[in-house]
Amino acid sequence: MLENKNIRIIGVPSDLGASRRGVDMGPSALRIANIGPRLRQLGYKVEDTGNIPIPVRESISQAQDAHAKYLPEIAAASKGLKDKVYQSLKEGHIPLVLGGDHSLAIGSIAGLTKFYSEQKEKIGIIWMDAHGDINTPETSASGNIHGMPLAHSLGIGHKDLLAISDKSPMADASRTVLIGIRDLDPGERTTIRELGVRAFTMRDIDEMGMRAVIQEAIKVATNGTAGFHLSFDVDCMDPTVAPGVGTPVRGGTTYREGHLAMELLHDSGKLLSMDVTEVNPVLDVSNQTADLAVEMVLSAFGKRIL
Ligand SMILES: [Mn+2]
Repeated sequence: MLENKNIRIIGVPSDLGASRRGVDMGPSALRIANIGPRLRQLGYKVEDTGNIPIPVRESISQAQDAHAKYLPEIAAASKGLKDKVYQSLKEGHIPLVLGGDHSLAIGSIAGLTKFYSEQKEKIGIIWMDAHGDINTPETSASGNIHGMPLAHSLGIGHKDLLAISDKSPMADASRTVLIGIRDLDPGERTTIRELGVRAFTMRDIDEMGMRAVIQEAIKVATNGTAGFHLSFDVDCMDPTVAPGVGTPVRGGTTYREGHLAMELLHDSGKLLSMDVTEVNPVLDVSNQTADLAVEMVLSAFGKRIL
């Protein structure tokens, strides 16, 4: 159970970290799916602070670094988000960040790290995703920064993105968990092993069941920490239930596995902040993916069947 009943919503309407367009509309889609009012029905006080300003892709004229596209713009947005997340925690509100592509997690986790390192506490990270998001500009084939935020949270990557956080790594790899992965680049496999990130693939979920996976994940991410950040990429869900995501990969978590994961994470009482990323209305059908994402958020914040 979460004791804190104050949530602050922060939107990050960016698709600069991705090559497929449309996730910049994610925050609108989540609001249209009534994320704020539905959290209020659960008994939370919800403040929506609107969106972080993000430049429109077409307005950016300078040549891009092929290994880290839109890096200056993403770094600037990440700094803005870090400050908002930090401020939110300072004022006693749980930050709920709506994306936008997953590069936003750099700023989100940097803000959380700043707050908790001031309290002399560590944080854990639970990262639910079809992908590893643990590329660096050196290992990435696309140069899309949405494939790199976990690497930067764990202290490897481009110096300008690492510099966003006062503390690097932002969290220990030994207190970080990946869940739902099924599409990794060769360099990411090496990095996951070298850093020692606990990774639960879809095969692990099939074999162990979601309950055992989440119980283990909570153990890892709460060991010696104040709690964990949940970075939820909606593409961790199967495309049959979540077609409207930036990078769909078949073989993902089912509707009920998703809910169970969120229900168990809530029951831990250790959720410190949350990102909801990669909802892509362009690829969605009647906003069903945004609606699903809101359902998952509600379970993470304690909605129960009975
Ligand atoms: Mn992701």
